[in-house]
Amino acid sequence: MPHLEIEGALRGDGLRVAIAVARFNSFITDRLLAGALDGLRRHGVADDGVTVVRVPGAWELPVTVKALAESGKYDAIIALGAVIRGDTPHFDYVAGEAAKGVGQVMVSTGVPVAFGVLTTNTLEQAIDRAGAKSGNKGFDAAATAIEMASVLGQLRGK
Ligand code: INI
Repeated sequence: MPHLEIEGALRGDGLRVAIAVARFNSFITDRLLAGALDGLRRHGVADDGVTVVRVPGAWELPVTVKALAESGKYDAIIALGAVIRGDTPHFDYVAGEAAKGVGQVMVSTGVPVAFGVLTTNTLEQAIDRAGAKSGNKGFDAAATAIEMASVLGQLRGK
């Protein structure tokens, strides 16, 4: 007997996706949002299947993602933000809580949440990951959201 193998399809038609995006460092997060919207559209997600929620900063992402997940309206969620170390002692708290909180929401609700929050030492590193040298992590997060909606849908027999 061949083994059973399950993998996600990168087909977004019919999916409902929410994007929670932080306004802090909007120079970067606007580009992550553009990348995510491009990624969703190019994988077949309809424009009217997408909801964008803007919040002040990455700190506010977990509670927002939780509300979106618990609404039952979305097949997948994308969290976008940019936490840049610079000189701020805030960095470790904000970056740590965003990652931990968003991860907890995904596990506790079962709704896939793609983590498109950049945590970098410098603005240049963030720019590289928001549409320059290292691609666009918003686009990557969109593909991950679609893939995981497909994987979990299959595991749940849908
Ligand atoms: N929020 C970010 O999204 N990125 C950061 O780099 C950042 N820094 O460095 O402070 C940041 N802080 C704001 C935070 O997310 C909250 O919005 C704020 O503390 C109000 O709750």
